[in-house]
Amino acid sequence: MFEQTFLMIKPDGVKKKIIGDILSRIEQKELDIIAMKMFQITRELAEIHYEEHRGKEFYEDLIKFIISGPVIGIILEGEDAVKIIRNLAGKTNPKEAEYGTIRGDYAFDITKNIVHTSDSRISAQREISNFFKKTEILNNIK
Ligand SMILES: Nc1nc2c(ncn2[C@@H]2O[C@H](COP(=O)(O)OP(=O)(O)OP(=O)(O)O)[C@@H](O)[C@H]2O)c(=O)[nH]1
Ligand SMILES: [Mg+2]
Repeated sequence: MFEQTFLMIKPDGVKKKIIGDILSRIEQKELDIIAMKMFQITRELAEIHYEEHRGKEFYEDLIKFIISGPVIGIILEGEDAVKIIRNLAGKTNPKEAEYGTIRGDYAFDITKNIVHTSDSRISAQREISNFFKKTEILNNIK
């Protein structure tokens, strides 16, 4: 299905200087980048983004980490974009993530796991509207 998804390079990915490698992995797939920006997430936005995890024991660490430095937000579009990008990221826990995935290759810690990726089309639309204004997203790029 033709759809959009949201990928965010978390503060550890930016600090490790692997933005270029992550972008090149994305570009190897038949997906289009229709928006991309670097920004610092506020605590308020972090709480909106991680609403589903509020109250869990790892919640506070998750929020503190995501606001600890700049991130890169990227909107991708194409056939089965959500699944393709989830597979590119690898399993949530880097110890279980396979080599060849972003987390499998670069992450060691479940909090510092390099990227966020939307888990469904619905989450993608919610996350995109949390992080981007409509005017920041390209239309009809084909
Ligand atoms: N310490 C800890 N952190 C967790 C745990 N489960 C999830 N997290 C963190 O919370 C983030 C969001 O969790 P999920 O949405 O369930 O996982 P995910 O969809 O693979 O990861 P994201 O793409 O970052 O949303 C993860 O990326 C982890 O950093 C856990 O059991 N322990
Ligand atoms: Mg998630």
